[in-house]
Amino acid sequence: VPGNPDAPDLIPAILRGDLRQAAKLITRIERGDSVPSDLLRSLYRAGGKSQVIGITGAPGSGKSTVIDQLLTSYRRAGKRIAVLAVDPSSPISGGAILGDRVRMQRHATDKGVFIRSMSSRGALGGLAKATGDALTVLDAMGWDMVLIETVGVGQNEIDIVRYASTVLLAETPSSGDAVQSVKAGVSEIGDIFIVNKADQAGADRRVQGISAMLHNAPGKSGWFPSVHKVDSISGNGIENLMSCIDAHAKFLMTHTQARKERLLQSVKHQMLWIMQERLARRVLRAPQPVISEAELDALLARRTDPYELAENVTVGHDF
Ligand SMILES: Nc1nc2c(ncn2[C@@H]2O[C@H](COP(=O)(O)OP(=O)(O)OP(=O)(O)O)[C@@H](O)[C@H]2O)c(=O)[nH]1
Ligand SMILES: [Mg+2]
Repeated sequence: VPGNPDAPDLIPAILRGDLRQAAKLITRIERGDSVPSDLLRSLYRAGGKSQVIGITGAPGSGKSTVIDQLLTSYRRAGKRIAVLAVDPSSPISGGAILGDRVRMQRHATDKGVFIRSMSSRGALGGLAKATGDALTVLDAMGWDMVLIETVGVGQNEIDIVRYASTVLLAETPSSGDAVQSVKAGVSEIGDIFIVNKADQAGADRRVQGISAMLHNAPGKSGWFPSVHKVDSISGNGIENLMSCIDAHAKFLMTHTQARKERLLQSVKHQMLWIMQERLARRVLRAPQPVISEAELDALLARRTDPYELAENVTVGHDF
């Protein structure tokens, strides 16, 4: 796959782990500037070595605080880690994610840590597509681990976490009823469950509740999700959580079929997001107008309709 003729040095720079070039490229991705797909293709094929861990859960469930603890412990073990914090800027999180990330920012001066947030402004294919592209860049840089934080609100945000090979679901003692409605969809993608804020009352009951739910759900391809109590302020429970993350990585290494099944689920979503972006570009930004003058006249006179016009685009063009 050829590289980008405009910036022939970019690929080797990213593969070397050049932070400045990577940050610039991720900003282009985030802004929705056109990033040549040849470039992303080359980077993707050079990647696959980072252990990608996703963490999702309700706003305020303590995802960033858990990540902060994981950063401390994994750094102690000598791992080099990138964090991708996906900020949907939803009215629900109210942009609080930026303020709350202050704690994790204490790692930002550490050369072995790279923390990057992603928001949806601009990206034509949406945040999910942009997150996948950013992950492609980080993975190609050769970090030992990449952690992705996404708020578990909305189907797209939940599906984003499928990019990860191990998915952590953060719950809290009080989150029981609040997430009931989405639980079916969310719990299906969780490999490891965390009851965070275990210092608060009701943690054991919450663990029992989740265990009961998991017991009733069929195990997926041989892996049985477990539930871990964590107090991510003090760090209690983090070591256990890390052992379980490790066990899941080992499970995937030895179970090719399970690995392929989850890759299939994730790549289906990623392909959809890539196609959505291409379609959006074609309809909104193509140099050639997507409908002709004659079609526009016909629309004005109601001799055609947006349904037919859309059909002409999706069926009639090679995009
Ligand atoms: N008591 C207690 N508080 C916690 C714990 N973990 C996180 N918190 C607090 O919960 C609040 C939210 O924590 P965050 O880590 O920002 O939560 P988040 O899930 O990243 O939040 P969003 O990114 O906004 O969705 C903060 O005030 C944390 O200090 C815990 O284990 N125990
Ligand atoms: Mg957060």
